[in-house]
Amino acid sequence: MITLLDYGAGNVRSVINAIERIGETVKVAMTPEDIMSAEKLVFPGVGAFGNMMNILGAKNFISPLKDYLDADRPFFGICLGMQALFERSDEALGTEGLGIFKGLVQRFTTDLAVPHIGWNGVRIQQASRIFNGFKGDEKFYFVHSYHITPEDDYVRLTTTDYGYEFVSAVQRGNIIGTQYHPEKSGSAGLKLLKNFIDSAAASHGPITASTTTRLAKRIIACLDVRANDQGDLVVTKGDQYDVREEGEVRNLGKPVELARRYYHEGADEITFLNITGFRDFPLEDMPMIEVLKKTSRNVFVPLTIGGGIRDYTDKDGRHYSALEVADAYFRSGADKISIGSDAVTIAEEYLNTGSASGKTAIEEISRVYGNQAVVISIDPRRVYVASPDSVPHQVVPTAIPGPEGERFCWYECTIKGGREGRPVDAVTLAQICEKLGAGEILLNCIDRDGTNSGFDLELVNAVKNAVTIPVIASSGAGCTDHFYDVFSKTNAESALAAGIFHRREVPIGEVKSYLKDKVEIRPFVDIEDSP
Ligand code: 1PR
Repeated sequence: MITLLDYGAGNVRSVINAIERIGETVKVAMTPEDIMSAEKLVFPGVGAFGNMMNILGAKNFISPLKDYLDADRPFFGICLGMQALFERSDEALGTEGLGIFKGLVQRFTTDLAVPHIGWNGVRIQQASRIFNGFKGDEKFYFVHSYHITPEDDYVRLTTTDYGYEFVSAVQRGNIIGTQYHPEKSGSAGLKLLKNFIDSAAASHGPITASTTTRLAKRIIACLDVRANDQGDLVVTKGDQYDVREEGEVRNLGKPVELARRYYHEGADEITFLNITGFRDFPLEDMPMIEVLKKTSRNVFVPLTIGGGIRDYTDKDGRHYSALEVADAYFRSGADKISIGSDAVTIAEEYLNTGSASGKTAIEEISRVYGNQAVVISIDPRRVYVASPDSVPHQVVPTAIPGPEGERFCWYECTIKGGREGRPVDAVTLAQICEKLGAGEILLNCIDRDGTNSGFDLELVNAVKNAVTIPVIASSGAGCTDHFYDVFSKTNAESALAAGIFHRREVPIGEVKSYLKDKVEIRPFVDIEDSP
């Protein structure tokens, strides 16, 4: 029996699913006594340090937790659950940590994109049972902007490189903590958890102090989801956002099944976009909540969900905040949420007022769940112009001339699934959303969507060069070369595709085999269900 400490973190459901997947039962600690009576304690955390410590305090969990840890009883802290073991964090100055380990939690000081999101390796510093059966070249999933700096070297379990070497896991006796998320690191992650639970095992894991670790480029499978005319929830796919063929909504399969197929095919992340979310309300009949719950039971890579995340008042006058919608998605197994139309509205308000209200969906959700959990989905289309100063927008020179031979264009943002253009350009939108707390940009392109003609590299470069957060290139993938192009001609951290995967034209495994030895990729491993 595993006792799980739930302070309201976003990833609790994923951790429960992972522990149940390896055959263990989970009990959620509801009282201080539950902590003291735990056989093994798992503490998943994601979000913001200050918020976490305040909730632990409010639940009177701090002193039983300290007693439990001082007694060196089996403990596994994940991400913030590990950071809590330290004394203080830059993320919440003035808030005390548990102080079980000496040292601080600091924000990355690298020129690379922060947050550090994706699959990176580990350098194993001490023999530990949690690495029994590992080769040492496995990658694990990271999603964080802060990392620990332990004072004592002997507690270092693994280190990882991201601009510089940082400590990515600690162990002292029975107390273990990882910055990376075993519940979202595929079969390698499930094996790590299984090894923790198998506490009788001797420690004979490898020590790999010399290897260099690299963050992999991510291959993301995207499922555009909506109800078809018969009311069934289907995965559909637009051609430049038009999802109808002979009047019918294209039906490319069932969301839960397709997501599972992409997990087994080696997708690094899976994204669900509820493409009619702008008109129907996610918490009304909750179709996507069910999709998430079912998917997260069998898929152990990060799940992003988007569509309809905004403040909303239903027909009975009941008001819902965007944060409430995000809560429901996180508690159902999502790791990140994606905001589309509402981000454009927020940016327009920001441009009109010149200041942040502090109450926008981006600010509220990133405050509680951390900026790494907030993705902005941008739906732009090219507008050609004769000269850079002919419009009040950020204009990009282009090698692809316009209808009149124009050599410049700007990228007009749209809302409501490309149905309505707004006077904001994609570069400006990305910059404003980063300022308001977004952690990643999902950069679609209506012109390229479903065309198999390749990613719009000029758009990707324009946005990537304007922000410091990771960018996902999306729309237009038609062959393996298009992925090599976007990773060799831009600094995008990820590339997303839909149509070619749904239609089995280019399987994810083929993309990965083609990119292997060309760019850093998480190797495609044909994973069985059990670790
Ligand atoms: O505006 O917050 O409710 O969110 C709605 C979400 O749904 C947004 O993220 C928006 O991008 C998405 N969306 C809305 N309408 C459509 C549509 O297709 N009619 N799909 C749509 C967006 C774009 C990509 C697609 C890539 C790759 N789809 O996600 O998967 O273009 O496709 P490809 O590889 O086949 O070229 P809100």
